[in-house]
Amino acid sequence: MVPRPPFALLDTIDSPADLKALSLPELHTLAQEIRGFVIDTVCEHGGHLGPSLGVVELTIALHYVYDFTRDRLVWDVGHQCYPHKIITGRRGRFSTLRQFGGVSGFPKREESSFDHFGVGHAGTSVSAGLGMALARDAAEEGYSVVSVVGDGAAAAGMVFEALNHAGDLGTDLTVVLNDNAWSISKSVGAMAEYLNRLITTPAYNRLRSELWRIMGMLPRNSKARARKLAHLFQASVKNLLVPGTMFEELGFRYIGPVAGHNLSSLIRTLKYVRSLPGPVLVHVVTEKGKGYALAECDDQKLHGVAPFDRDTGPTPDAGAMTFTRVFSTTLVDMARQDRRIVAITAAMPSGTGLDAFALEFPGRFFDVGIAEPHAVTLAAGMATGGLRPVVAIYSTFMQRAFDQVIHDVCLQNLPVVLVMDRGGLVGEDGPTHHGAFDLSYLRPIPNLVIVAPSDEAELQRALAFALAYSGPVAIRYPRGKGPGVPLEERPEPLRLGTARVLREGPDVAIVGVGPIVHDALSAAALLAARGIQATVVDCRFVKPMDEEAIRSAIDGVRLVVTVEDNALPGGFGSAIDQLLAVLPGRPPVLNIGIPDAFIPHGALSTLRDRIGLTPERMAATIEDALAGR
Ligand SMILES: Cc1ncc(C[n+]2csc(CCOP(=O)(O)OP(=O)(O)O)c2C)c(N)n1
Repeated sequence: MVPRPPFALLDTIDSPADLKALSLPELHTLAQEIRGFVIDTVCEHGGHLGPSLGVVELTIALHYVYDFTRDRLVWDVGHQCYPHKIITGRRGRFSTLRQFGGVSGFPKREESSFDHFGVGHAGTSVSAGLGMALARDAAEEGYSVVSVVGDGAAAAGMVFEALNHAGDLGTDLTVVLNDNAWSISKSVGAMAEYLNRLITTPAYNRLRSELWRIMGMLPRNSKARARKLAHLFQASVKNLLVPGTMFEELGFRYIGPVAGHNLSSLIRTLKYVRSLPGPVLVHVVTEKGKGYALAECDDQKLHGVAPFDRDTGPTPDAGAMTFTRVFSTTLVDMARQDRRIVAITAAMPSGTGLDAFALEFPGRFFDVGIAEPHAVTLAAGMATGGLRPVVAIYSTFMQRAFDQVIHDVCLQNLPVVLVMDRGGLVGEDGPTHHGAFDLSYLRPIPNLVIVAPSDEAELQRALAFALAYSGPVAIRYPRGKGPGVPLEERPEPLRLGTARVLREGPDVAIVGVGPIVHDALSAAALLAARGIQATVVDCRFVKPMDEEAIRSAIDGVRLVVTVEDNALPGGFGSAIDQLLAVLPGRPPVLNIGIPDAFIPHGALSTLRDRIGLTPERMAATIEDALAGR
C-alpha cells in the first residue's frame, strides 16, 4: 500500500498569498502534499496525472515569485494545471474534478481569476502570452507575463510563429519551456533532439550565466561595458560549445537548463528572470509523473487516465473493441495487402490506434508531433506521389488543419483518407475536446466524401471504401465502444452515397449517421410501445447523400427526424433540411443533435441526457412534436 501523506500544510493554503509566507523546507513539504492530493483525486476521478505531477515544484515556484493577481500566467494545453488550481483557491472543490458542474480539467477564465487564458489544445500559450504583453504595453502597465509550454507543444507550428514574432518585437515576455522529453508518448522530431542536446551540453550555459552574474556585481559605470564585452565573447564561443542557440537567434534570452524539481534553484532563477527585460526563455527540465513510481515507469507516464487503484495502477482494457481499435486492426490488415498505404499521426500514436501500424510497418508510419496542419499537407504531398495516406487525428484537433484540408487535399482532389476519432461529445475533457463541429466544417468542402459509420463492421467497410476511392474521404467516429457488431474478415467496401434502412414504420422517419442511429433504434422501440411506428435510416454518408433512399423513407410520414452527434448548425440535419426544402408537400423536420452552444465537461451519459441525445429523451421529443406540443 502506497502511504497517503497527510495534507496538514496544504489545508492552510487557500491562495498563493498563503504560500508566499512559507519557508523553503515548508515549500518542500507542500510539494509532497500537493502530489499526494493530486494522485488521490485522479485515482478517484481520472484525469491528467503525469503532466501535473511533473510541474508541482515549477507551479509552486511560479506562484512564489510572481503575483498572479496582477502578473499573467498562461499554461499550454492546460492539462498540467492541477497544482495551479489547488493553490489558487480550488482545493476544497477539487474532488469535483472533471464532473458535470465541477472543477474543469483545464484552465478556464470563468472558473477563476487566476486562470488567465482558457486552453485545451496545444501550442497557444506563447501567442496568447504575447497578446497579453502587448495589451499591457498599450495600457502602459508593468506586470509580467509568463507562458509555460511543454517540449511536445513547443514543436507546434503556432509556437514557432509566436517565438518569431515575440523575438522581433522585443517586449517583456517570459516563456518557460517545461522540458520532460515526453509528449503523450516520447517526444519526436528534430526539436526534441535539439532540446536534448541543450540539456546534455550545459557547459556553455553555465559558463555564460556565471559570466553575467559576475558582470552584475561590477560597479554601475563599468557594468554596461563589461556586459557588451561578454556579449561579444558569448557570440564568439557559443557555436563552439553548443550545437546552436536557436532561441537566442530568434531574439530570446535563453536561461537554462534549470533543474525543475529543485525549488531553491527554480525560485532563484525565476526571481532573476523576472528582473530581465525583453523576451526570455527559461528551459526547465522536469520529469513527467515525478514522485509516483507507477507514473514514472509507465510508457506514457500516466498522461491521461481513467479512475484506478492507487496501489496497483491503471489496468489497460485490452479486450475493449473500441472504434479506435477497430480502425487500428482493420488498417493494419489492409496495409498488409496494399503497400501504398502509409499512416500519419500528430503526436497521438496510441490515442488513434496507429501504434499497432507503427509496430508492424515502422517505415510507413509518420509521427509528425503536434503539427496537424503539417500532417494533412504532408499527406497531400504523399498522395501526389502515388501513396495512399491515412491521417488519423481527433476531430477537435483536425480543426487546426481546416485550410490544409480545403486547399491542399480537396481542391486538388487528392486521395487522402482523413480519419477523425473522438467525433461527437467526449465527456470529461469538455468543450475544448468535444468533436462537435467536424460534420459542419467539412460539409461545405467540394470533392470531399464524408462517412460516419454507425457500428464496427460499418467502420471497416467505410475504410475499405475510402482506401479504394479516387478522391479525399473523411471518416468520423466517436470515442469508446460501438454497439458490438462482429468484425468482418474481408469487409465489403461501402458503395458511394448509399444509405441502409434499419427499420420500417409509417408514422415517423428517423434519419441519422453514426452510432447514434442505434440510439434512434432504441427510441423507435420506445415509440412503438406507445403506438408510434418509425422508420429508421442509417444514412452512412453525410456527403454525398442517398437522396433516393431518404425521399422514399419520408414518403407519407407525419414527421421527419434527423439525429446526429454533431452541432446542429451546418451539420447532418441541416443537410437534410436543405435536401427537403424544395420538396413539395414535405413533412415537418425536427433536428436532434448538439445545440448551438459549447457543451461543458461531465460524464457522457449526463451530457447526452441534458441535451436530449438519449433514446428516452429522443422518444419524448418526437412524441411531443407529433402531438404538436
Ligand atoms: C492541437 C493539439 N493536438 C494534440 C493534442 C493532444 N495532446 C494533449 S497533451 C499532448 C502532449 C503535450 O506534450 P507536452 O507539451 O510536452 O506536455 P507534457 O504532457 O509533456 O507536459 C498532446 C499531443 C492537443 N491537446 N492539442
